[in-house]
Amino acid sequence: MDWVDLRSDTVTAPTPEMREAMAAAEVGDDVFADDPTVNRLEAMAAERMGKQGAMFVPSGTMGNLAAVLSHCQRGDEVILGDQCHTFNYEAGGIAALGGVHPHPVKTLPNGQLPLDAIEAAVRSEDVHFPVSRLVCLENTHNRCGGAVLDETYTDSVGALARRHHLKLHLDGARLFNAAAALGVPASRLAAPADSVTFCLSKALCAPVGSVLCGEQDFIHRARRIRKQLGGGMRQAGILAAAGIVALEKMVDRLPEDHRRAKDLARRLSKIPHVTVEDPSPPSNMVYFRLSDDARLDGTGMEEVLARSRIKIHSVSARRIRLVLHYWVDDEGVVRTAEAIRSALA
Ligand code: TLP
Repeated sequence: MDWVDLRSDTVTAPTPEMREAMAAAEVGDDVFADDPTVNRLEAMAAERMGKQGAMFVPSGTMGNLAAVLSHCQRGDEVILGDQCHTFNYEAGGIAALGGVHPHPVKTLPNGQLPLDAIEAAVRSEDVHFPVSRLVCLENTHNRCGGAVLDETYTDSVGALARRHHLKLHLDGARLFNAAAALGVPASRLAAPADSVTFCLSKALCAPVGSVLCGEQDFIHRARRIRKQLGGGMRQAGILAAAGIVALEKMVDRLPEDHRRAKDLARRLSKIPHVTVEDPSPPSNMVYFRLSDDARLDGTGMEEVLARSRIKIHSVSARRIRLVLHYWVDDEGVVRTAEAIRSALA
């Protein structure tokens, strides 16, 4: 029996087609900008995001860090959500490595930052204050159940940022999931942003890599920062080849993962001691809570499910996140719901 691994969509191994493309990839030295496969991936990514340029990076974390450091100087301030990935899960890199001051704003359960809260966070000109420089949004929003930010909201934040002469960065690690959920092109969601990162190595199944996109000057600055961070890769075309397959073949199938997330949420919501946070989740994540009187907590549930060859990840004592992706099929969904039911019986 195969493992069902729902800990994240980062666990996705490359498809056979990706492995073939990797083996056959034409390569050069990307630090000299002469790896044709990387150059092709970057051109495709820029086009998909509607931006002038793009830069291949090893991870979403490096993409976000390079974006913040390209927009900001030391002592500048970035307004971002208190639940966002950059604030919670990137090891404080923007402060530790860039001297950039994070100004967290309370995130609504739907992943939005209230416009008035962003506005209130913008500093006035005063020698005591850091300089407000950047706003960051996350779409889809990981900690908010894979919430999707629509174009109306993102446009409003873009307009607010411009009014205050701030830049807008979009952590679009799963932007193609947001686009699939809304039925709009990813470039439409990225339009008001000065920069956007998206990940090839999550729901799109590539083994490694993310892409940072923006205007030419911005990407030029970001290339120096990537070098400082040690992210200048050499024959990176081997990795970019899988990214090209990801863009060409994996984007259009994302609605399948969303359908399975809804199916899994529906099945889980019938199980005693389980409270599904959103019974109709918007993208590929299902979050649920175990009641205080359930016979297992999150860690206990991880252990019991592992005996049925199912991997899950509890994000806190009684809150569990399940992420659907290419390698989980309908049978995996049924098996998981049944295993959780019997674990709690
Ligand atoms: N998220 C991972 C973990 O780090 C939590 C996951 O399993 O979901 N932005 C967002 C919104 C992300 O969810 C992630 C990864 C990143 C950035 C960072 O990407 P990587 O892992 O490539 O550095």
